[in-house]
Amino acid sequence: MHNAKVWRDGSIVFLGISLLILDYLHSIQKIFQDYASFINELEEIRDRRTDHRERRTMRRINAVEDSTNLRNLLKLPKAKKAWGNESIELGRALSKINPQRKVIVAIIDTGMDYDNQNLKKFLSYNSGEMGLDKNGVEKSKNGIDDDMNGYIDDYRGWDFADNDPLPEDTNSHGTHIAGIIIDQLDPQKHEIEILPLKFFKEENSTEQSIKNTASAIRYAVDMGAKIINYSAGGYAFSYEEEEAIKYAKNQGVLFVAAAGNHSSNNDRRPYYPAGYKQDNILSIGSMSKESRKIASSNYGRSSIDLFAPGADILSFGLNGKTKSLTGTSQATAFVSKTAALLYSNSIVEMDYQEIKAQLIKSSDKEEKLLPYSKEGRRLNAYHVLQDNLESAALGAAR
Ligand SMILES: [Ca+2]
Ligand SMILES: [Ca+2]
Ligand SMILES: [Ca+2]
Repeated sequence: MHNAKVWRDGSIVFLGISLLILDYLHSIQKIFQDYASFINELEEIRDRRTDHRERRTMRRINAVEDSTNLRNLLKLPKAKKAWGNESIELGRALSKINPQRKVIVAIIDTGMDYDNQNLKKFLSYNSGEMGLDKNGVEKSKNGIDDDMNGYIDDYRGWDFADNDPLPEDTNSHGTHIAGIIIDQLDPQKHEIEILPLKFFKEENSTEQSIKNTASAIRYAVDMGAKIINYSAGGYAFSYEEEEAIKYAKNQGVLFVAAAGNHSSNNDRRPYYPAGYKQDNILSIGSMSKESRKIASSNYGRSSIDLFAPGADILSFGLNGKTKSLTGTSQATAFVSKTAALLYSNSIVEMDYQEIKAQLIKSSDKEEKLLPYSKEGRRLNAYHVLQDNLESAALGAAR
């Protein structure tokens, strides 16, 4: 009896202390959240007051390298390295699908490493510049615009930064993005092709990079791409760029764009091209393994559509090496990949509106992301594909 009372009283005291500790932890969490939003406010005030025109308008690619993280990753077991794929349940998604049609994903970036054997297998070739011309010369090398699309010998992408037929990558950013998009896919089984279009090189002006972007978007649409991945951006508005995205919209093409890595609120200060008011744009923020917005990711209650994995993402660097990159660039690639799988596997062919709606509504609700995006959703490829297949089955049963 006596013992039971001691135990009971002990439990009550323990429960009381636990609740106090929990309360205390909640207040600490609140202080940190307030502090984070306070810092954001300060940064915005600073940006408004100081002359940051250069920083605001520069067109940048959206990833940073972290060599210490790469060292840490090498020590981790293999399962931990692929946390992005796990987070979106890619394996489960791939086990369910049965491709119905081919899909071309245009990657408008720094180019691509053409010597990478894995990436090569997924390249999208232009049949209009392949085979022999009437003189028996290979169309891909004859110096003639055989398909009369305005580009000479463009048989596997185009380099808008140098205006030549080979979008080689000397930066590694575009190669990293391409690697995320094809990771775990089988070129025989999955009907996904990638079209590398180079818009960026360090030496070009921002104005030139934006012009190249607009040309690359139009090119991607004309070559039949259904999804465009754009892991870059800046604060300069361009009418020409927006018109190109509108052109894509009118052809039913989805434009997946990075929200930017300035820890900034895109509702207050729009970031382009993610921020143009065209409804074929999906604006992507980046999250950590714990489904938290990573510090550098831009955010916005009315400007971010989805969050996806974007911290310490391992993919290809140059010369077949792997490297870890962090940013909204990487998150964008996961969304483009899922959009492509959805389009290619849907029983009924989908337009950009349907793809976008399905990506958002079938992704997971995540309370931690609610303050930073429209609905607080984080990408889940399995749920996106599964919901689509189920609704097709329901449709067939009716
Ligand atoms: Ca051509
Ligand atoms: Ca040719
Ligand atoms: Ca080139």
